[in-house]
Amino acid sequence: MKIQPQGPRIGVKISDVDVKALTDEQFAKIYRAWLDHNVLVVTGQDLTIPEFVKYSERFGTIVPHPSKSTRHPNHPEITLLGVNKFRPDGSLNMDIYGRGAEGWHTDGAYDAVPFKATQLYALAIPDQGGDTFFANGYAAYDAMPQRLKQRMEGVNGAFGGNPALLNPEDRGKPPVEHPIVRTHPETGRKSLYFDPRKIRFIVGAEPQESADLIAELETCMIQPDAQYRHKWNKGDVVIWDNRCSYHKAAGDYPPEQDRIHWRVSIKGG
Ligand SMILES: O=C(O)CCC(=O)C(=O)O
Ligand SMILES: [Fe+2]
Repeated sequence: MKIQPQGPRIGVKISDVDVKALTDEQFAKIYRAWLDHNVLVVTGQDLTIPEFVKYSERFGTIVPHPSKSTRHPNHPEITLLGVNKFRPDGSLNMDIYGRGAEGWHTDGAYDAVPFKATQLYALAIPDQGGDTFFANGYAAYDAMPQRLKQRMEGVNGAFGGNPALLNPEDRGKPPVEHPIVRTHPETGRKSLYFDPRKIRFIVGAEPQESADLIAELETCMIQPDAQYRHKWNKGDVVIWDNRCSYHKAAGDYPPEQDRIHWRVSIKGG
């Protein structure tokens, strides 16, 4: 098993291993590398859905994604990315083609218990474009001016959902609160927990101050020296830690080509 850090502050790649046949000791190394680098890539895998689910469950509990229309018909715990992107009339469904490409985000901030992790397995990759970008939330916290760190300590943000892919009956949930300065339960490090499209307001701040704080936090979010860009190959398994990282899809590949992933949302555990 080879472990190669990808950037100075985010991303690690594991190769020469089969995730179907990991010893506890090997998995402990993989899990540690993931905690240390926020985003972990395992290359060259050949998995069935049950095998992908079994490996994913070593990281925590898999929960079905609230977007029911993009669940795998026989495996609700699997979300399909890039499937059914053309409507019956031949037009491109941007909610599917551009999923995750709206901007930097963290998955599940609209939930009272956000997803700990998200994991993707690449089944089909276009011959150009379609990368995924990642950025480090610890670096974002480090980059906050001292005054802002002090202002946000112990303060919650209110977060809501983006209903594009939800069924009508699942829309309109009230916002939930999360600490903006988040101490990671496993590493003990502080990160900036933030999502510019899901944050509604800063709890306890007047509307103008809330808007100003949100704008300032957004400027801290992405640090150029703490990013990783993943160029996909078929068979890659990539997991990111939603507690201390942000990501976005490039969303720039030729729509007539396939870009298909199985995706699981992981909580607790
Ligand atoms: O397709 C991608 O590159 C990432 C999409 C995304 O944001 C997600 O699956 O949460
Ligand atoms: Fe996402």
